[in-house]
Amino acid sequence: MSEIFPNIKKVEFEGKNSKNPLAFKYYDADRVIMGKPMREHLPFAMAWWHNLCACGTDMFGRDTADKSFGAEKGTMDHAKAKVDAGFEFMQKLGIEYFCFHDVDLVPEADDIKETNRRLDIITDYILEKMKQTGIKCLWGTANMFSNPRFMNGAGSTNSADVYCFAAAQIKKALELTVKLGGKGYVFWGGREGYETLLNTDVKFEQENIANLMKMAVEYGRSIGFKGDFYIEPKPKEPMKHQYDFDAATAIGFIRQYGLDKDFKLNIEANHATLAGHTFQHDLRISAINGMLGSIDANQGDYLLGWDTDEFPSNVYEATMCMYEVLKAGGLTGGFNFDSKTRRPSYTEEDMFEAYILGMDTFALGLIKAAEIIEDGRIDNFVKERYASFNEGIGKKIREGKTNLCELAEAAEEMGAPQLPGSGRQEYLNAVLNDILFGR
Ligand code: XLS
Ligand code: CA
Ligand code: CA
Repeated sequence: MSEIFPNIKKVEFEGKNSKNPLAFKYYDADRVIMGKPMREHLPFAMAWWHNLCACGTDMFGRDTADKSFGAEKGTMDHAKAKVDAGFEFMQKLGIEYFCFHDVDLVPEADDIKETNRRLDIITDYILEKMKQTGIKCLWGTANMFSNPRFMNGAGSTNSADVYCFAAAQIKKALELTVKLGGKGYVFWGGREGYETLLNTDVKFEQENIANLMKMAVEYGRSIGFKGDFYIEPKPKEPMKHQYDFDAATAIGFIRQYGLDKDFKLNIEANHATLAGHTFQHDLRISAINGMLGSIDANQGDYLLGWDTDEFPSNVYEATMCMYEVLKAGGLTGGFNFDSKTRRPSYTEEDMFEAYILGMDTFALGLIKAAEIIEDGRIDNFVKERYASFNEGIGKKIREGKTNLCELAEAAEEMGAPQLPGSGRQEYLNAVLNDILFGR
């Protein structure tokens, strides 16, 4: 079979002095960091939708990139061409996983039975490619937000018919995820939210979403899905109020409806920042609740208030992300590049350079995060900061062996307490700068 990207050779690691735009400068798959090769720390995944389907369209203009890959768009030939392009792309970059929505794979028909038939054909073809290349599926999902029927959400819709349709898509997407051996299944609540309370019963909608998720778990387990279900929090866009606002909100929902044995979170950098948090914050909240599952690695733009899905280039944020991931002992999922090239970056080279940038950014983040941990100054500072809880009354507080009366007596005895030690944020930022840029 002829190549779809004949001008691009296999992308190799050339080291930080390389000026070759089509080479890795930091991502060296076999380099061992803290006892594990980079490829194991960073199970990268290609997003079918943005990489193979998104052509640079925005609200003001049509496609700039040609992703027909030599076939007529909207046909099954095009669906196959996307598989060929995707696998060649992943092989050339050494990416070991992919993620997909159902309708990324085939053109959606009016009749769901026909769509499902197309999905069966294309996933047979994908499976063949997976066997030939060793590439695996990180996660699958159903797109329950693009079709006009989902204008009021899927699980949160006001229409029982649309709810059935959502259930049918989830059922099929789960079957495909199992067929392709996916490690996870994602619920991004595309339009699970609302625009105005004047027409919305929030409790009713949230209960319906939870029931849909319960049915998904029941069915998934019955057909042999052993992986994690994920919720991907997002605070807004497309709906004004999205129910899975951030990690803390999604965790509350998961626990409230007893879904915690089956669900973890898929944290996306740009969604965390839209929620007014840092990426690191949502990762920490997930990790301390045992729910850090997978990561959608992209970045937003601090000057824009929407989901720009840019390829990550911010080494500082990638470092703080990898610091959380290392401390949490790794991910059960992986790092999906839910990113797209900018509208004026429309060539094949741009597609490759975008992934090289993202993979190098995370590789550099991993290297630097390991240096922070090995350096120890930050961790030691945090430990020391809470030292007053290691003995005496502090120890009793931590062990739950005291009460308000005893604490009040202790306060009276001491008169006025000392000020807590300085937070030394400026010193800690300087340590970070030293590790990031001083070596
Ligand atoms: C959109 C989401 C979407 C999910 C999968 O903002 O990030 O791409 O990852 O439905
Ligand atoms: Ca996104
Ligand atoms: Ca995402």
